[in-house]
Order: sequence, then C-alpha cells, then structure tokens
Amino acid sequence: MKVKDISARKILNSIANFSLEVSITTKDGIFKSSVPAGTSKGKHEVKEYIGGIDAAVKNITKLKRTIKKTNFSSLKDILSFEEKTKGYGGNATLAVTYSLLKALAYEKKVPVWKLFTKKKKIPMLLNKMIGGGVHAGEESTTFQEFLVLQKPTNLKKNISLFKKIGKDWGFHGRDLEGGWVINVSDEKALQILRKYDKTSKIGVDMAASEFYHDGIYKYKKMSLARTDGKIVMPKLTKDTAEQIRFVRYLKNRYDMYYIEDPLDENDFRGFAELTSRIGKNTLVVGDDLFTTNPERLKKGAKLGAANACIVKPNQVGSLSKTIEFVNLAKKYKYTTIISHRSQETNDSILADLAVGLQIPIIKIGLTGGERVSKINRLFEIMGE
Ligand code: 2PG
Ligand code: MG
Repeated sequence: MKVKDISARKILNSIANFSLEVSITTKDGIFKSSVPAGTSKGKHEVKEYIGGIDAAVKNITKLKRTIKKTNFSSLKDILSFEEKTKGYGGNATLAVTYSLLKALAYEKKVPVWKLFTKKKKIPMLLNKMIGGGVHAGEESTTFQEFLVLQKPTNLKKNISLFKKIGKDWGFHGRDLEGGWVINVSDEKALQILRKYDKTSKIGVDMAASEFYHDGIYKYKKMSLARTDGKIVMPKLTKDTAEQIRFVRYLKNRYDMYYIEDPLDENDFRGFAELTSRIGKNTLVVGDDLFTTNPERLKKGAKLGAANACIVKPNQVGSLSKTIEFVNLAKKYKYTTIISHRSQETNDSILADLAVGLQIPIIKIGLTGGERVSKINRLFEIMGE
C-alpha cells in the first residue's frame, strides 16, 4: 500500500477538549483516526502531544515525504513506521498508526481486527453503571467506577440494569463516561448495585491514586458505622493497611469479582499483598499501576502485584509497545482488559483492537456516541 497524502487537524473529544484527527489518503480513499485522553491519568503515562497539540498537527504534516516513500504491506511495516513519529507524543503516533491500519485493512479487503489474527474471539463487556471520583463532582462516590461484567449476548441485562438505576437514582445526572452519579458512600453504591443485580459479576475501579496523598486515602464519605449498639461517625481517612482491609471487606460483603486500582499507582508491594489475599477468585487490576508499560508489568509480575491489567494504548503511546505489553501479560498469566477513556472520540477502533489482540474483556460505557460507536462496532464484528 502506498500513501498519497497525510494531514492532521484538531477535533473535539467527548468533553469538548481538543484531540487530534489524522487523515491518510491512498488510492482507495481517505482513512481517518483519532485517539482519546484520560482525566484520571496515571503519573507514568507518556505525553499525548510533545510541544502541544498544534505542534503535533504541524509535525504530522511534515511526515508527507517519508510516508509517501514507504511501502506498507503488512502490520509489521506499520509498526516499524511508529519510530518515525516517536518525538511527536503518544496520541500523535497512534492516530497515524490507526489510520494506516484502516487503509491497509481496506486494501486487503479485511476488517482491521483481521490484520492481527484469524481467530475471532469476542470479549466480555465490562459496563460502567455508576461513576464518581474525578469523573464526577464532589457530590459523588469516592470510587470512580461501579462496573458489571456481561457476555455481549447478554447486553440487554446490563441495559435494563443501567436504566433501572437511572430511574431510581439518576437525579444527579451522569459522569464523564455516562455512568450515573450518585451522592452516596462507596459501600452504599455497592449495595444499590447488588440490590438490582444479585447474580452478575460486579466490580469497581477505585482509581485510588486520585484520593491518596502522603500515605493516606481520603474518602468523600463513609457509611455510618455501629459499635455497641451506637451509631458512630466513621473516619474518612485510611492508611495503607486499613485500605487493604477495607477493600477485602467490600470484596467479601458484595462478592466483587473485579477490583481496579485499589491502591496508589506506586504501591507495588500493597498490590502484591492484596493479590496474595484475594487474587484466587478476584481480578486485582492494575491500570495506573502499569500504564500499559511493559517494564512496569515486568516489575509487577516479579512481585506478584495484581493478576490483571488494563490496556490503554495511549498510556504507552504506541501500538508496538501495547502489543508487547499484551504478550507479556499473556506470558505472566495476567488477565487483560482493554479500556475506553473518559475523554473519548467517536473512533470505534478499540473494538477491533480488542478482538485483534484477543483481549478477553472490554471496559466501556453504555451511552453517548463515543461509547456506543465501539459497542456497535463490536456487534458488527460478531457478524463479520
Ligand atoms: C480509568 C479510565 C477509564 P481515565 O481510570 O480506567 O475509565 O479513566 O480515562 O480518566 O483515565
Ligand atoms: Mg482505571
């Protein structure tokens, strides 16, 4: 495949911040891609745009001569081209890569996921029901996400659960990813979820780095506690040992299957301790802990920190590194979960990457054009 032209421009993402869209022209037409951004970003994520988004727009235009001279006949050619965009920032690199993938897939008359694998395995959906943390205002839960795992063929069940919660509790509106904002304690939110769905596998993304400072986890609110028949005001702060105990309590009480970022992003030892206690039948998931970075996963695996990891290509800023990360996770027997971000675009390529990289779970919201584009694409892939 030969590229005839490349251009870039700024577009709006789902919360009206700027994102980058890259267009690639081949003999077959124009292929466009864009890349999301995070709000609760991990400290170890790469920069989205080096020198700012305007610099990325200019830099990508400067690629014209090099890209026209390159022959792209396989996924490997596209991955090696990432070297050429290395200094532009992770989102710039990925927007070019994704557009090249779409153009090559079109030329080869296959869907994008088939550039990676012949074997089609559709991932389970991990849908956000309730949202809080930094994805909502102060009047919300401390934890960022309350999630329900479902087979895609059971999507109806999650939709009706989402609507029921909204009907009874939805008066505070939605968070950045379309989850219901509920002004209750985290434990109460789990009670609500369990009241409406007694059987599904549920979980949370605590995004704990967002409420951890100087050795202390600080909660927005806590359920009232009882001692000796008296109601006492609970403490809003926890040290690491108390945090681990609280996570274990919630896990057992509400039968949680999925727990993401329960501790600070640098606390590999705390993750290891928690995993040794609950990791047999629970996914202890590192998102900000690993930031899709193979080196951090190697460190985690050595210590036994977590047993699952989030995959967000723009945390590490290239598809080559993302693939390396997914392969390492497979080697270490860590479950992978590919995830949307809180500042999404309408690009649906996440679904193709989920199937292409054979990732067993996709974390995604249920409403908003930027989320449903990916769910709808997943259903389209099921029929391909
Ligand atoms: C997360 C993500 C997506 P953000 O923490 O898992 O839900 O949030 O994109 O804000 O980092
Ligand atoms: Mg997370």
